Amino acid sequence: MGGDGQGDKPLVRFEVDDGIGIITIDNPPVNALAPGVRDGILEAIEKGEADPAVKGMVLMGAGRSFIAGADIRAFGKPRPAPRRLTYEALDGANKPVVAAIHGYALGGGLENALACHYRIAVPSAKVGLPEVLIGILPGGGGTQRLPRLIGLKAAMDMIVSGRHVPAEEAKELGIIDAIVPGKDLRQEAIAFAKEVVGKRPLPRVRDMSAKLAEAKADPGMFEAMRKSIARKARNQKAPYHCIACIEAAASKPFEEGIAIERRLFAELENSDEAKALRYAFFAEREVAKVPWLPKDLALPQIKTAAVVGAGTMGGGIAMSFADFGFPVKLVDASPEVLAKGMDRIRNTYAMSVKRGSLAQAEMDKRLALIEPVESYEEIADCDAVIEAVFERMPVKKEVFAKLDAVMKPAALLYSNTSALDIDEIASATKRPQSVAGTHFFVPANVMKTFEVVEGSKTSPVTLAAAMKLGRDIGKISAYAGNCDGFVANRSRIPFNLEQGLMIEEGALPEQVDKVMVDFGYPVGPFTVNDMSGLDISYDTRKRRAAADPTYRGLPITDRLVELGRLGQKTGKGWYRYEKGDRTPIVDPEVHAIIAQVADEKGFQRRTFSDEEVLRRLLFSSVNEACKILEEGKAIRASDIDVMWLNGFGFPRYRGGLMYWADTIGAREVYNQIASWHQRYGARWRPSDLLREIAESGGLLRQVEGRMRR
Ligand code: 3H9
Repeated sequence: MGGDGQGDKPLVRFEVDDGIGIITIDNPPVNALAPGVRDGILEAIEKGEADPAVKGMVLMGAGRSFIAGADIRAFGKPRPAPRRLTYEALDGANKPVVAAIHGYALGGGLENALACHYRIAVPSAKVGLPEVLIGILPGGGGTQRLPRLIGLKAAMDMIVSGRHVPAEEAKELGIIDAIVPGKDLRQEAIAFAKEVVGKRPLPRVRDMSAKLAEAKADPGMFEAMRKSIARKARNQKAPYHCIACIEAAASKPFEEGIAIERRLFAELENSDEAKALRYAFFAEREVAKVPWLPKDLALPQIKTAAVVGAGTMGGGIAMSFADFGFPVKLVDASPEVLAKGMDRIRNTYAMSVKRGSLAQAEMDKRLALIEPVESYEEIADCDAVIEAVFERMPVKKEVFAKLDAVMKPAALLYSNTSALDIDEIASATKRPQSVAGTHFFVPANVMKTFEVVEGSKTSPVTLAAAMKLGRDIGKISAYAGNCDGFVANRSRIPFNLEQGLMIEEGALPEQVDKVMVDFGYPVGPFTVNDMSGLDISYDTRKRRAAADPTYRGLPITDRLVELGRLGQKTGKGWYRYEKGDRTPIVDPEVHAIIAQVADEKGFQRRTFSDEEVLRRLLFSSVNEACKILEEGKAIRASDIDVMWLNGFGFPRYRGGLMYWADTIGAREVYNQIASWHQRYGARWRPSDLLREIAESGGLLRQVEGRMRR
């Protein structure tokens, strides 16, 4: 039914069981609503309606989910118009239809469930309307049915955030009528359907109106919502269109609301933001794939992990494990550091409890999973260990030599380094095949990007296990080849350098920050520097300068550090801060310091246009990203985009660094870089690969790394 799935397998099956028609969608992996699926559902409903032996129907999904929504790959392309909408057929049916949900009911999946007369779910199910996250809005009646079912405010929260709602909460909200054990969902759904077959009138969400009265009691709710999202949703249309649809649900008849929803959906489908967000969605799935790793590689199970070093980084990594239910040992030779580390972890969890984002019981459970230990012998049996000590080669090598001596032979040895040579670290062991880099971003328990660095001797199992480990602790694993800074930081370093140099040449921190915030970053780069502390990069610069006589330092930044302006922690950095307040205040003292250093060094100062600021920062990184791909250190340009979206706050609705560069065009990017090469010298040498793409008229985001294997 409904065209062919794989081979002869139908996408939708219809069977009658005990007087109940069972409609099963079977379109792996997630039962997306491809046209054949929609046709199959329609045919099945019509069959069930016509068969007098059928008293009621159940809509369910085969495999791991109910329905994850419309087929996102089909957006932006012409689609055949359905002869009839499934939503209309479902809620127009004269026999009760029960949606039986397991796994995910998302987007069009939940919308079909809302068009059913009843909804039941297993405890682990999740429901949601996440369309806004791909730049569109629920276009299958979701903006009109959900508010009628659960109220305007609750619907607005779900639709504008796009969040996944667990079954228990969905039941409380009124989305789900009953939670069933899920031991045999089909039989449980049949039992439920048999209980309701005689009930009339059939409950149709479209006809409900009681909850819409909320708008009379609080007519300002829509404006308040617009205000509350203004910062996060700037430059985007979809969240506002979602609100407009719900506002229409409050004041217009159902059909009129549906027409508005359809019109606003059509406006969004091909918008720049929707295209960029769709790209980001698929890029985040593609990044998991390392093409040369065999698919059937047997991976060791990581049941216990250890983290070496109880500093901020080590503590954050230990929390990342505990947050996903892994027992983890935190080892540090110093009892004081260990105690301080555990205090920091406890305080971080306690803060989440105070904010209401974590239950006390959950905090206790997570804390109990983290075991502080003082000797390496106590971690010897762990399946994987992540070293997170000071970022200095001799220190790292000492730790790896110790790990080599104590860890069981099958243990995986990972180093959380952001720049150091994995091969040199591995050389401290007699098992370099078991060593790889796992680069967490700061704060490790929050940030999603997880770079997995392959050394020249890293075995496929060690690499694949690290990629999987990242996913198991909720991260987005991304492959990186071994080079200074790996992929993420290496592609970001030129941005940081240009940021510092433009200040020497005449731009001001507040101008640069404003340009980047207007572009879509949550905060500007100078504010970020103040948050993380200017002394961190000061140390790195000193180290690099000592190693390389041609290294271009940043005298203005250095001067701020030398004057004790370390950022928020000292109340002064690139900005000034009032006590207890993190709002950056423009500081004339900083202007004076900039002018003084510029004078001393003989820098010529001029004004910058906002566009020049943006391009100087981002083009420098695009050029470096191309060099990374050229050297085969990243698998795909889109992997770099994923790292920028999840590691550096790049605005998601702009797709990522390389996707954004394509919106300007490789040729223009290349020409600009070539002219800056003439003007500023070697650091702007254009990448050969960038030149090739510019000349061929290709897209940067489609570039594949030139892997040397
Ligand atoms: C919508 O419904 C519009 C409607 O309002 C009305 C329209 C008129 N389409 O993420 P995973 C693929 S908009 C196509 O790794 P997980 C995915 O690319 C839609 N493909 O699994 C991957 O492919 P591959 C609203 C999809 O278990 C594979 O499935 N719905 C879709 O970590 C496995 O995915 C959404 O936005 C799709 N809809 O997470 C939900 N979904 O193996 C989008 C997945 O080739 N989906 N694929 O790389 C998700 O959020 C997650 O996939 C989900 C599972 C949570 C379901």
